Amino acid sequence: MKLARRGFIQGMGALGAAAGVSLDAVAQAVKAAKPAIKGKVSRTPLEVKHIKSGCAICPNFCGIDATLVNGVVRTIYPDAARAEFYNHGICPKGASGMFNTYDPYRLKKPLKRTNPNKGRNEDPGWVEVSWNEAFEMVAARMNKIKAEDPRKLLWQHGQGKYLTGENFAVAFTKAFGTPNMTHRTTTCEAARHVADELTVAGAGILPDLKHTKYLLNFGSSYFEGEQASRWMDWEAQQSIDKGLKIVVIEPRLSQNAAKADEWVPMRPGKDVAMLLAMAKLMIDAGTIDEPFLVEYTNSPELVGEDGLFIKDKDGKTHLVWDRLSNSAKPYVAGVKPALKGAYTVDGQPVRTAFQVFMDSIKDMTPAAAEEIADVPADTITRLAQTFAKEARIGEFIELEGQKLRYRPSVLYTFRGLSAKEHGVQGWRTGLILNMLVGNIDAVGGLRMDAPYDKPQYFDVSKCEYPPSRCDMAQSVYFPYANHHIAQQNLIVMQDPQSWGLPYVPEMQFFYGTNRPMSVPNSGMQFDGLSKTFNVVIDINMTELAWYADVVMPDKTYLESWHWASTRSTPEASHVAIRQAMVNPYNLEHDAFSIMQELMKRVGLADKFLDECNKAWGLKDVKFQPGKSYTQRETVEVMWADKAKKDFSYALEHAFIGKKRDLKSKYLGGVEAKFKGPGKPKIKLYADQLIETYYKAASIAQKNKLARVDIAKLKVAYSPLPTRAHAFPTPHLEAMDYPFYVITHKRMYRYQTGNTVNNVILNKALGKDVATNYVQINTATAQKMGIKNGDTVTIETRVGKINGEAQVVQGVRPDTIAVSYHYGQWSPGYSPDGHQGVALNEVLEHHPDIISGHNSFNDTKCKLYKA
Ligand SMILES: Nc1nc2c(c(=O)[nH]1)N[C@H]1C(S)=C(S)[C@@H](COP(=O)(O)OP(=O)(O)OC[C@H]3O[C@@H](n4cnc5c(=O)[nH]c(N)nc54)[C@H](O)[C@@H]3O)O[C@H]1N2
Ligand SMILES: Nc1nc2c(c(=O)[nH]1)N[C@H]1C(S)=C(S)[C@@H](COP(=O)(O)OP(=O)(O)OC[C@H]3O[C@@H](n4cnc5c(=O)[nH]c(N)nc54)[C@H](O)[C@@H]3O)O[C@H]1N2
Ligand code: SF4
Ligand SMILES: [Mo]
Repeated sequence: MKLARRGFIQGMGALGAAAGVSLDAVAQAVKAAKPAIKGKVSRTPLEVKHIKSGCAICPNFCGIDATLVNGVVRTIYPDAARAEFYNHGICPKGASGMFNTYDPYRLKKPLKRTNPNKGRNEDPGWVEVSWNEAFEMVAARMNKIKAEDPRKLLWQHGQGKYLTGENFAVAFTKAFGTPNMTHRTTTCEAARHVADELTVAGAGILPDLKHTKYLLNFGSSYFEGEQASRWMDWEAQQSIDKGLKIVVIEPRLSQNAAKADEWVPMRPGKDVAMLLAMAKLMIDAGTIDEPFLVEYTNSPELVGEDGLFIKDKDGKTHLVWDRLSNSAKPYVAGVKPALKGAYTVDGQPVRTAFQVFMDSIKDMTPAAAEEIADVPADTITRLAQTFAKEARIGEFIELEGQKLRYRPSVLYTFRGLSAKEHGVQGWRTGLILNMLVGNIDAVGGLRMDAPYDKPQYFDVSKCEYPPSRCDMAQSVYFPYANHHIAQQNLIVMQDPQSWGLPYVPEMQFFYGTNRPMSVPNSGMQFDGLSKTFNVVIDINMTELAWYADVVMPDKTYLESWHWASTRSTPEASHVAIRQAMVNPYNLEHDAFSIMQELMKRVGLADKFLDECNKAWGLKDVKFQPGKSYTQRETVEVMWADKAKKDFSYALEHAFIGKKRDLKSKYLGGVEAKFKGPGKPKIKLYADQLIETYYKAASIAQKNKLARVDIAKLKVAYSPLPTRAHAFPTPHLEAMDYPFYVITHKRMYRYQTGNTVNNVILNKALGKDVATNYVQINTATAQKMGIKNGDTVTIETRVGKINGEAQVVQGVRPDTIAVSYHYGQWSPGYSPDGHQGVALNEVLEHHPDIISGHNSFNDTKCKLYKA
């Protein structure tokens, strides 16, 4: 690779240039950050300060307690006061988080590109510019677009959502008049959210771990990854001490699997087959919670032969089969719905939704599932039996004098079931298993955060065409992409007309994301970046920034003020702030001040503040027109409105926790929203999917949309999960590629380049942390003559990459596991960042056409010695 190192280094600031070895570089950075101590060492007492704040390196959002000595952050410990509400500890990334701030490789000055050609091997010809010049360049583009068509401007973010608070980005794009604001969720866990939304019209799940006795964990990696891990790891341990048994079902011996009672190494992507077999076993054995299915779910509703629910005379109300009158009736008081059965209504054959489900899985025996998922039929049977037995179907428990449903058995996942081409159907299958034992919002079961919060998710999708958004969210192409589609913008960008987009995007903002590197088939993403004027706001010279026209350095979470995200749990909810404690490089701006400044320069300052009020839902204390806000002042406004406590409390504690009472924990959710006659129902049968299939197919046919594959649409939009959902595209097509390849998080790294410059993580902890490996099963390696340390090639239908072999027992013989977080190529990272391999360069891209979610664990590959 040809790189004009010198010119580039100038743009990075002097410290980067001097940095041969990162440890030296950090020492220099710290020195530069402190006034030099001249002459004799002074004996004046050290100034020690403790500041409470929130970690924002990952979306666990732990409470932290930092110690500053003479203005330098020396230690970061967990905030002990938060243990009661959320995190008992913090992780190595958080404890060494100051090294992300004192990182000498950071961006320190705005940069502009002087070479118009964009590419991995193109030298951007960076030139440092003043903030004023950077703002002028960017505002000039924005003013042009504003006059022509504001939709041509796109804003995209990743972790940035949590760094500044997404609502500021919502306000920025709303005020400007563009629909194009895109978060990263479809590279993350969107499929899981959409599955929740289709099922309970609200998203957010956690196991009620305090009371759970049996946990089937399908790929929630809460010792290494997860988003509620600093609560889950502690809470699970407490429950293990009280008898909780954990079974981890995933292809790799994750740290969770290593600590579990049992590891079931299932073949990648085949979860649905195993889960459907378990469902069949439980139904056949009668170990299901029939009253729950009848009273809370749409299982008894009657389905016609077209797969749609039959309706009452009003054309809306669904019907059930009333066992008392032996006739089809709406489920109102006095009606006793049949759960199963086939009936005739107005001469038409109908079945209950539950009967349709039973019929659809009649061939999914444990033996059939064994063949697909490679889990012994006996194991599948035993897990189904234990899951049902431990659920104590029919039992109640008395807590604080309240009699509550008790189902201490739960099936949970994070990306294990969702980071797939059929991710929505994957987690829908998990939800159905939980419904079968009736554990939803029961003590020890699966807690829903806000069921029926957004009833619109029960509706048929609008299937928009022509699309209004460049990412195609909620369009005919991805009807239920309710969370934007992160990877799609850069694909559409390459040929917008072919998608029917009525405008051509011209400018993109990227904030706190390294989008192309975090998405499968990275190369395809980079191609989209050459078409637009790109502004990147980051703390590092990422690969994405390498394709920018203007780069703006941001402040880190230790340098800026924010109203902070938190992770609520089944036990508690919270509000929190983050506070600036240092500014070693004297940076001027952060995301909010950049947005505010740009809005001023395009004449939208007041509109922006007005949209901020709306986006944040401010009621009593609001942003005032005509005023300019510092970051700290924005936090003061929000604190005053939302926390209703003096700001001195925020400065001292940074946090207010609120424990949930029993009623809000168990009785405010599905119990209040769905139970009994006349209420909406949890959708075991997602009828809105099949209605959407008919609608999308007809729009596609009418408009001759070559990009809609109607046969695939039909498979994806099934109202019930089926065997087909265990066969993502590469499993059907890449027949000559014998291995499955999967990816996962590691404790010591965060996402792509975020932590690769942190010397503690990369130098102090040794080689195992400093790089990643191509993990191969011992038996496979032996057969192929591969030894530890050999360079091996992974070849997929996308391309080839080389990595270092690590021969292990903790992965299936037919599966190759490669972690995320390594193999950065941007010259802007420290040499440490370039170690290891970036799997996304060769993963196939097959988004879930329900949610837009990316497939990360579906690719097949060849493997050989390089
Ligand atoms: N192979 C594989 N790919 C994956 C995954 C996987 O497990 N395996 N995981 C997926 C998941 S779950 C997700 S969420 C996505 C993540 O995808 P992204 O959100 O794109 O994650 P990053 O690439 O780390 O981008 C975050 C960026 O924020 C920058 N940053 C950090 N702090 C600050 C700050 O204070 N201000 C600003 N402006 N920038 C900051 C970092 O330097 C980094 O460039 O990746 C997905 N991709
Ligand atoms: N240390 C660290 N922590 C993080 C992050 C990070 O980058 N680093 N990122 C944060 C973010 S944004 C997210 S979204 C979460 C993600 O948190 P998790 O979803 O908990 O973590 P992942 O490692 O992405 O995937 C979970 C597990 O799925 C398994 N898996 C792969 N294929 C299959 C399969 O076919 N079936 C099953 N059942 N399992 C499979 C993998 O082996 C992995 O252990 O982590 C968060 N926490
Ligand atoms: S788990 Fe995430 S939020 Fe918590 S300390 Fe670690 S990096 Fe920070
Ligand atoms: Mo994520």
